[in-house]
Amino acid sequence: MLRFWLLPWLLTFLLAFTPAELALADGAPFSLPPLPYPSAALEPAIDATTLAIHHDLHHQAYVANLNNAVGADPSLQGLGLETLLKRPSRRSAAVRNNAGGHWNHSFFWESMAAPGQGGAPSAALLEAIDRDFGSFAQFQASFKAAGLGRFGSGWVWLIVNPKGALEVVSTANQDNPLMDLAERRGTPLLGNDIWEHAYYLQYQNRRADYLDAWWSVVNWEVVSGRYAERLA
Ligand code: MN3
Repeated sequence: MLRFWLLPWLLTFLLAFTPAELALADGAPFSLPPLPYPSAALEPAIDATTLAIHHDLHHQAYVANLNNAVGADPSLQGLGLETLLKRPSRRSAAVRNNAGGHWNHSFFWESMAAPGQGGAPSAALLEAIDRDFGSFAQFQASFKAAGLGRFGSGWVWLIVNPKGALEVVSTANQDNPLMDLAERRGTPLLGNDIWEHAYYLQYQNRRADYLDAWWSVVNWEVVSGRYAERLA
């Protein structure tokens, strides 16, 4: 006969052997991560109102819609965010768009810092940029061109491709280079949101000015850390 005092032991035992992907803490409900700085911190490149609306309303909506989509499909319960977004070819549009939206924005906030607070690219990253783009200026020009070339809404990324080389790529909507459907796949080091909601209040149709100003708030310490992690 099973004694009640055995139950906590049994539960502990079962939880210890639950695969990480199924652990509840990793899956829904997902929550909005707080901005890592006050909403005025990125001025003048990004104004406080735009940043607050972008984070508190747009990102929050992706989180809420992702939780709804996962809640409506028992086969998705407990799956982590990266698992949900990696194979949009096997998921609904709601999961693709909102898992992508949640991941991309979480990554975006972490990729920025107040002007003067983002440090500089590491020697290893600078060397790879010179190797694969010719110079830092050419990398920036290529990133800007990809941002301007994206028709409609999307993102521009610096990635490490499967061969270990750096590449600038752009994705539509809330897709990203981790997804199986991405034209160019790889590990994102840096991403910029080029949806109009990211810049329209301040820049209106001047996406080029937004792309130029944005360099002043890139957190190169974080970007360099991601590159080091990718090489490790
Ligand atoms: Mn956005």
